[in-house]
Amino acid sequence: PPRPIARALLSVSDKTGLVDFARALAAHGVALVSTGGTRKALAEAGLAVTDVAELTGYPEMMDGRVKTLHPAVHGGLLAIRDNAEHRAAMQAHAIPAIDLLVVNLYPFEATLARGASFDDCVENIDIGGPAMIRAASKNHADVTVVVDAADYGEVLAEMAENGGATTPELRRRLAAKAYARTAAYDAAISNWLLAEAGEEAPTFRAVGGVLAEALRYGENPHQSAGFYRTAQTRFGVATAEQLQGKALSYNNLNDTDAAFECVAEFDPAEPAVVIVKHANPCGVAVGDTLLQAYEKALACDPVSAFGGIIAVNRLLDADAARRIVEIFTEVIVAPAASAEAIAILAARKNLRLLVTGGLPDPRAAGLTAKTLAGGLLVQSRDAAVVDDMALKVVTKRAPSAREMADMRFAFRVAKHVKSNAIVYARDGATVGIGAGQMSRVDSARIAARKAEDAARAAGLAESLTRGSVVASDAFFPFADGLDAAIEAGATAVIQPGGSMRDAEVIAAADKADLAMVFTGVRHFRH
Ligand code: 93A
Repeated sequence: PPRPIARALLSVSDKTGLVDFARALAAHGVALVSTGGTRKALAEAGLAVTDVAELTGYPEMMDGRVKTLHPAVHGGLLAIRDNAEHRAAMQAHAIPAIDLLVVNLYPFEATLARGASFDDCVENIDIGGPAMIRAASKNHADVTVVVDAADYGEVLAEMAENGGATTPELRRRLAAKAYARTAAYDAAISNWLLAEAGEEAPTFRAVGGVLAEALRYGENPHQSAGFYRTAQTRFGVATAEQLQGKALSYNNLNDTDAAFECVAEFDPAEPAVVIVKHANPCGVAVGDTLLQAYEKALACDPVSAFGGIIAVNRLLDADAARRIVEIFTEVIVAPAASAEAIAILAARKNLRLLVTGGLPDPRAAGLTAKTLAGGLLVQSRDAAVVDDMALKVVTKRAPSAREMADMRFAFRVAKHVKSNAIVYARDGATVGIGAGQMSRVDSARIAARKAEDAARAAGLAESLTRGSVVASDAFFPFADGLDAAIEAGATAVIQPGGSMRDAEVIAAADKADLAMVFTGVRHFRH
């Protein structure tokens, strides 16, 4: 029969929900044991609570550095209840069993985040808390461990249902969460010490990620997947609220993020829309209104946009929403949406709507990671933004103001297109995007051909690349990529520069009276 929880040790820095939880435990007849501050909070709420010092026979000492590090605590957490030898040891040394451990740690991360002194950060490294958490988790066959106030309710619900006991399934799940917490805690301390020591290489902070959701499957149905939250940016897909539609899949999340990070590159003062398919933009535009921006973005590649993901950089309004629901769209992500827009989208039951409350900062620090067999590659985000780059005109002809504006626009988009990336743009809209090819000239040709297709579909006499500008995410290694752009009718080029053959490429541009600027910054995205 399941053993009801008889004794709980509570030791928490964050006292949110503590009193209500402890009161409910007491109502189940659970004996409460606590450390100094926690004990005080419970006693003040009128609860009967034993000081952990009574268990250990030692007072808290050394400014609290030693309060629970004692066999009376760790024996009570680690003893296997069905093991006669363990039981005899408990008896011989008067060690009471602890069935429930409730701990949240000294706020190391928060202390660091508020810019506290080195010594203050050191003092906020919890030792006894993680030790207890790890002990209780190891012994989850007998002990329930709670490290997050969000789990108080579930523990109480199980206790109510099982005569004061929890199920082995819950105990195992909580133990897994507990080890994730101590791992993240130590990773944060290690990252901080490395940074203090001037070490550059980032450790994989995402280890500190918290499982937000187990996904039904991964990129393909035979792959399992999970979605973790890492608190790297304030506003993003990971912190979004889903207002409607069925659960997001792995690919939905990946594509939605690609769209939202791209649209966040645009100043919200100017309405911008990004449409993504398979993690690449297939239409990006700015306009006087979101509706206009959407129509311009859609015109770039209406075939690919079907079943796409749409991101907007400001409040989604009714006009845009009405137009968007005319074709099948998987996901819309926006910082916010008007009540009227929400009502319009509600008619499309399968459409998922995410609101984030804001835009991620494209310049924000953070890490990206990918795996390789037996390892991880971790790097800082590509936080480079074209507005911060010193653009250098390298051709005889300088770009016009209109060309310059479109070049900045195209390079902003190219950052979010898989390499090799070629982006044609005109009047604040992409008109042809070439993504992910192994050769740059192929990307340039594909982008031009897509623009021709779009022009034909729209019944236009000439390709939309005529009179456009073109952006390349990395330098042209040869003049051939540029030649393809000239052939397509581009009049200006933005690219990082830095090729051994820059002189050849510049000469080809001059010959065709193109204007070209170098950014000095590359936007590879593989
Ligand atoms: O300084 S410690 O590492 N030494 C300990 O023995 C110890 N035991 C619990 N910190 C320790 N704790 C932590 O104290 C808990 O993890 C919790 O965050 C905090 C609760 O202290 P109080 O009940 O006095 O507010």
